[in-house]
Amino acid sequence: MNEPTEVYTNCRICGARCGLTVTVADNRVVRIGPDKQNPSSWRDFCVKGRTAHQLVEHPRRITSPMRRVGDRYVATGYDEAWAEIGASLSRIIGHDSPDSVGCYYGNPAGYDPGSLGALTQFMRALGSRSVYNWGSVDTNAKAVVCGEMFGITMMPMIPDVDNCDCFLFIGTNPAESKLVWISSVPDGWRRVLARVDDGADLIVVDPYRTQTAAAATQHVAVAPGQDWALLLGVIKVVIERDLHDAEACAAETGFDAIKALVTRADLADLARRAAVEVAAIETIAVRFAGARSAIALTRTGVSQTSRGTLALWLTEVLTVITGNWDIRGGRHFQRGAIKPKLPPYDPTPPLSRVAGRPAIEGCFSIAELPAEIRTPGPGQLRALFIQNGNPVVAGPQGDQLDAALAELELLVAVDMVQRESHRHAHWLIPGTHWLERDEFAPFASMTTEVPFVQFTPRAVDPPATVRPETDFFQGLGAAMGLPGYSAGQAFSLLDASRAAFERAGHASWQELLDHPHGMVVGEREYGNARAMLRTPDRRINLAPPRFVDELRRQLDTEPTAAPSGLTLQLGNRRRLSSMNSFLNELPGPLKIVESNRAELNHHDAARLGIADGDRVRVRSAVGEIELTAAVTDAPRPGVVVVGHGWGSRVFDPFGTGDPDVVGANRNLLTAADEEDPLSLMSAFNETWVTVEPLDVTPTAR
Ligand SMILES: Nc1nc2c(c(=O)[nH]1)N[C@H]1C(S)=C(S)[C@@H](COP(=O)(O)OP(=O)(O)OC[C@H]3O[C@@H](n4cnc5c(=O)[nH]c(N)nc54)[C@H](O)[C@@H]3O)O[C@H]1N2
Ligand SMILES: Nc1nc2c(c(=O)[nH]1)N[C@H]1C(S)=C(S)[C@@H](COP(=O)(O)OP(=O)(O)OC[C@H]3O[C@@H](n4cnc5c(=O)[nH]c(N)nc54)[C@H](O)[C@@H]3O)O[C@H]1N2
Ligand code: SF4
Ligand SMILES: [Mo]
Repeated sequence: MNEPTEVYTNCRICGARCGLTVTVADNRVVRIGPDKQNPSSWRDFCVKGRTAHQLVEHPRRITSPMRRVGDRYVATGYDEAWAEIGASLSRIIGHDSPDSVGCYYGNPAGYDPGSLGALTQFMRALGSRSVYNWGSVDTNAKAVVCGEMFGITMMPMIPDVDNCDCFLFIGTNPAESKLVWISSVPDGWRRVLARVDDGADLIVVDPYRTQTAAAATQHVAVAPGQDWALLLGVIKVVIERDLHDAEACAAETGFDAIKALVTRADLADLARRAAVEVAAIETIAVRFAGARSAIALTRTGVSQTSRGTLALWLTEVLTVITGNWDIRGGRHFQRGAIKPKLPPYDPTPPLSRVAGRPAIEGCFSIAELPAEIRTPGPGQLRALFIQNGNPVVAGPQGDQLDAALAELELLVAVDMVQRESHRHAHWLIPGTHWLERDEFAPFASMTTEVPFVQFTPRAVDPPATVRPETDFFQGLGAAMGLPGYSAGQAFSLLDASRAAFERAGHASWQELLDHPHGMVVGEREYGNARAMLRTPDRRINLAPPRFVDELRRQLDTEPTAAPSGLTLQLGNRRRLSSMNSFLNELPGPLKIVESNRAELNHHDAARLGIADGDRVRVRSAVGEIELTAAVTDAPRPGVVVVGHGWGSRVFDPFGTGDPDVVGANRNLLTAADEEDPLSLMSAFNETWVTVEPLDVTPTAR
């Protein structure tokens, strides 16, 4: 064995981007530890980073392009893949239009700027608008709220935790998922706890008593999907008790409309809808508005509900009217290492072919894929690329999508292993891992607390038969003779990013390389957010008409009653050691397999005749799964919590081995049309279900 060497990089599994020291010998990772010299982030370092190389060394890793022949796969070279995939695509487009070729890209694409850029450039060159991504299960509500209020969909407002006196966390569990999601604060959770030790308030709104809630000064176990009512109540108390910042309100547009809304709403009615005490709402209002500085943070727990957009909007309204927008100790904006040029919000985006629904940030919703594949007519989706993603498991009612994918003329999976969504793939194209890529992503620095940049060299080389995703699309574009592609002439994102960084003038490229642990090239900024606004009057729009109308409609509507026989709502949670659907089968994270359980409150368990450890069936109107029950007092009564991302098979493309599978996929229980009409996001957290001991025959539906 050669002498081990150390490579300094950062982890790209989640937005914490922890600095890593990777010890390598003979092109193999020997050990991964935190890089304690990283000036921005390493303290969040967790088991996922420590075992990151297990995906690189996955026993079922795809190590060359593979073509489906019958029910087997045969390894081929890239030339064959380019020629055959290119010919199929040309034929499909020739019979119809470029829109008949689509793509879905998943969350890890956000950490792989080269391959995401290569895919989107390829789709543009084809002339196809059929682009799908994680937005409808993750970020759409945020994009719509920022678009309507700020005139720009990408507006990370970063929590300034060290200077904050009151935290209001709604639908987020940073103790396990970290303080990430478009904006990230390295080591944020521990720093929040330090503030709480110093007397800051931590108010957590969550139907589940998470680790975050357990550390709270006030935990409010809201009813699923009713955060909007709670938040409107808080705003009502703030305004009616004159606790708002009059100057901050007057600086923006629409405060009168907000006042009219709160006048119309009744506090007791809002509390009833949220299933919380009026006093709890009043306390939140008084503490939040009374604090010297306060942070309100709303995340996926809320965005994945049918009124999530309303709740995200009201969170921003609360922030602005209490004078906490873009201040020290509130949520602030920083421009990153490279001043971003972000496109303004498009109020008239392209509409989807079948349902006629808008694209959000250029992408259509996962829930629309089955109909787009199955409905005949011009533009019918006949070919699909799935890159860095697992939409059958990430999206609602995956069995419908799975059946539709089987009907495609061409399905190309670009991934490291063949998972559930790639089951019907005609081609498997190998992906590369960030441990195998030279990368520099200065644009991402805009989403972190301080502008941190690092050139991250590859720690190991990919297998000799694996080429980067960028090469794959370059070769495919060239084989098809697409505009902008010619053999051997690849666009290099690394070169372009390097040039943009040098133009920004913080440091030379050589200086960057001389800082292998990375550099922080600027301070925390306050007061620069306003310059980003792209609303017509360059003010924040506190009351976008679409939101106001929908809120009025909600106030006039009674909450939907439970369908007969389904008395529980299905919650969701993340665990520190898992990452969506893609690490669960690996030996490192596997140690906590027990996390894929149906967690019930003991009142519900007693009512349903279920004991801790029983095998149970969780059943909704559209599906059922089997799990082991865990009976605790963490979920509020009426909520059963099952984590997402489980039950995704990993196939054996080389032989006939059985697929590996861990746990069950709770998203099979959420119907494709359960969604938020404003953001088109799946309302995973409100699905009505029942839980039955397994020895009971299911009643007719
Ligand atoms: N009920 C419920 N559902 C949810 C959520 C929830 O909270 N509740 N969360 C939603 C959210 S926030 C998200 S982001 C989505 C995630 O949805 P997706 O991004 O579609 O799914 P992942 O499970 O992240 O799958 C990522 C895929 O990328 C592959 N991959 C990983 N690294 C690389 C790489 O470097 N190169 C290549 N080529 N491939 C790679 C993995 O093997 C895996 O197949 O799930 C959503 N679904
Ligand atoms: N360990 C780990 N870390 C991750 C990920 C992971 O899979 N594993 N995924 C990463 C990704 S892609 C993302 S997008 C982020 C997401 O980060 P977060 O948004 O913080 O995600 P969760 O930790 O799932 O927290 C969501 C919380 O919302 C609660 N909740 C459910 N329904 C409701 C509701 O109706 N109202 C309210 N108020 N709360 C509700 C749930 O009980 C849960 O505690 O995490 C990232 N970090
Ligand atoms: S997965 Fe763990 S080690 Fe990797 S960036 Fe996130 S918190 Fe850090
Ligand atoms: Mo996500």
